[in-house]
Amino acid sequence: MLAGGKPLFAATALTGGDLAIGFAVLSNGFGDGRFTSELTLTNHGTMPLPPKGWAICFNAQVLPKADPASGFTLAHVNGDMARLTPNEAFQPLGPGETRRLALTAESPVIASCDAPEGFFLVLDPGGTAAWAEPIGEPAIQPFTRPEQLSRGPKDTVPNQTPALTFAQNAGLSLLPEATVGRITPAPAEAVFHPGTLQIGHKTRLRHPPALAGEAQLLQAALDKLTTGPATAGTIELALDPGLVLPEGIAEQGYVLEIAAAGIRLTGRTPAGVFHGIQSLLQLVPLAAWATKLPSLALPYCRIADAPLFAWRGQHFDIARNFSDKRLVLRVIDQLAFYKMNALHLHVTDDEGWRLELPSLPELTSYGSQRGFSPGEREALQPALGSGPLGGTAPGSGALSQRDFVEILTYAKARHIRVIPEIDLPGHARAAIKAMAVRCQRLLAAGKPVEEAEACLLHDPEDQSHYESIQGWHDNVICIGRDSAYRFLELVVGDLVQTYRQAGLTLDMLHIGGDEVPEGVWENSPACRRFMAERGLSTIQELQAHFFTRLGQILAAQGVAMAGWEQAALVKSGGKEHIVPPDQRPGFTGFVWRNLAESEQKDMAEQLANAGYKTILCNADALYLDMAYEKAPDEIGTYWASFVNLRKVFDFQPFGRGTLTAAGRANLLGVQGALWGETLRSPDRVEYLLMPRLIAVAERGWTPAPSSDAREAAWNGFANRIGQRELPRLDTLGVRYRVPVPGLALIEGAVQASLDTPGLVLRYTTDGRDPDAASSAYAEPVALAKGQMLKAAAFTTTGRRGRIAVLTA
Ligand code: TNX
Repeated sequence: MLAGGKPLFAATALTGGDLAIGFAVLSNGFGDGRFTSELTLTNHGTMPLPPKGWAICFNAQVLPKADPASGFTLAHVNGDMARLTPNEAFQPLGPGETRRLALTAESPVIASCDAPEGFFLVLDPGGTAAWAEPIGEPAIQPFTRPEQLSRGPKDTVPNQTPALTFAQNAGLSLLPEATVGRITPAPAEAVFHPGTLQIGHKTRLRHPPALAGEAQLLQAALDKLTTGPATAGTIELALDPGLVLPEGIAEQGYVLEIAAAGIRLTGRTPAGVFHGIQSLLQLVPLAAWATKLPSLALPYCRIADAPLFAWRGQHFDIARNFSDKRLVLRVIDQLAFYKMNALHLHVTDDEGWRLELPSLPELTSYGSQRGFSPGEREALQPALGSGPLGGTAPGSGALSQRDFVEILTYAKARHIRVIPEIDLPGHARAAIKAMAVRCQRLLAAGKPVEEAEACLLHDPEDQSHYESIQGWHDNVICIGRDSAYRFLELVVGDLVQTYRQAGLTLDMLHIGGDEVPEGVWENSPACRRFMAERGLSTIQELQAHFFTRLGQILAAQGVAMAGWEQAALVKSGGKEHIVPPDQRPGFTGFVWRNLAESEQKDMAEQLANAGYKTILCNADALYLDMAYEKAPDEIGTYWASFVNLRKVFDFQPFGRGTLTAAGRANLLGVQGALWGETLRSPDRVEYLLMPRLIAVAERGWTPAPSSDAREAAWNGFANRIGQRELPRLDTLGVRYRVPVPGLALIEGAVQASLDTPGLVLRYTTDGRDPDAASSAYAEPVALAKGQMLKAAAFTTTGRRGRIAVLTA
């Protein structure tokens, strides 16, 4: 039974609601060098917590340990799940009592986002009638002391303080509105002339048949921005294969001319025209986005523009936590508006399979569901704080085939290609479990074993021991079974069909290939037999066989293989080596590991120089699941870096100078990545994406400024974001991250700043939190010794960002 449905007889009157959990970090490696924290368990019920018959489960990115002498046994279940059970030393916990439990861990916790989450009570845990009830989220003690806020004595990254933010913003100033760039990403050439052209939504729009789709989208946009009548001039969309454009990817460029006679927008291709339409819409007065205007005054201008890179992508993990169709379409809108053209949808992982495929219904009927169910009979175990209850997002959910076709069609109209990622052979637990359920169903229906096991993804006799980075010990497909390849054929076949339904061709599949743990396959009889039959002598050869065969399955359907860089690497002698590109024909590498001081610090350059088509997904600059700042209230992770807006803006696509000319030609482009571990709500998705996504778009379209022009370029970009893009996003209800003010006390007066000048900053000096009625900051505020100033940024819709505090 899936959690929630209580059995008729209750083993005890204890309920999840009777319990409350608290969590506090004590020290991250200071003093004795240990990482220590504390859980508190409070019994708010009317009866004592008994010495046995229950357990408490939760998820944690940093898995803790407890001393059994504490009265609790704390065990790692699998993945990010831990289970706390009372042991012989447990003393019953009476009503109203609180018990403290000391924890240790192997790594630090410096933000609320890392705290254990998704607590639930399991009653009769070993029994067949086990059931679970949510307890909920812990009350997290604030992180205030240095040993809570830092990752240890060697952590050199300063904590974000108002003073640090102020220093970081030193080069920024509010630019006069007229000098703020109107088009983002910044165009190659833009010349404005005095005067404006008035257009309305009935202004005549002319276009050749090949641009019907683009014209329709432009018309729909104009309908939303103006009520106005037809005007004298016309808007003309045109194709011209010989169009002369500035340096860049000409096939995606455009020329937009606005003059008294009307608008002429020309591209070499429909994609180019579509990009020009986005520029045109950005020239519409900002006020029209909030309320329709009678007519739109567009500045006379000539914009000639082409992107730096052909590929400007965004990866979106909807597997760890499920994001639904509505949200995916919203993200596509943003990609389109900033002229990005690839959406890499990560639809499968250990914690869920999120895309319905007709040939293998269990992938979603089972594999998209998380919840408490003894033996995981009916759902995958709770993960990432999803709790025991099944059936609801973000733990459970999937895109139906229809949803996916709608996404593909919507993206196609906006010149965005969707690259699905089926993560293989690691990160595949949801598929493995789902295929085991399928096998059971077929056996129960009386099918012969061979048929039932036709798509089985694990070796039931496997004795190998491994643990993935995310703590799973059963998340890698057994690639020594023919059934694994049968499974892949069905998946690829279904994907090909789905794309066809959308009038598209699946031309690239991202097969993951990342993070296959050491030790896998080593003690699998199936792998041993499979290797002997094929003369494969090492695990590396087995893995190479897998990628080659997968490549063949894809090639047979006309699909090119793409993957994380690990799929183009082979380990030998404890090192990774690049597989010669002729062994991975047509492979495109998505490179994420670029961490300084590691052997992979220039992996993208190495791969591109070796002859692979390469897409830059640098973890320390383009991973948008990283927290913006080192601050305990920021959501997101930080294993690669903290990534603020400037960090993305400053990204240097051409690396540290090791690219050869051929390597440079192999760099297809840049891509942001949004991994899903912390995406527990649509708000979080938009918070992490926006506004950093716009900086990814800028780096993909506009050549990075030279070092002497960088400060001015950053100020220009920051003003475009603060004065134009964020107010526009407000009109669309996009819940972007509102910046936190920088504050500094200079000669007795407080100065305040934002990383995106233009938003309203309000403050108080009476200790109250700033609100819409608080004074707007315009000039330094004198502060007496001991007096406190609180400041926060407000969006145009009155949404408040985090509060910064300074005491004189
Ligand atoms: C690494 S980058 C992963 C993902 C995680 C991500 C979190 C890569 C190919 N694998 O599985 O979600 O880090 O930032």
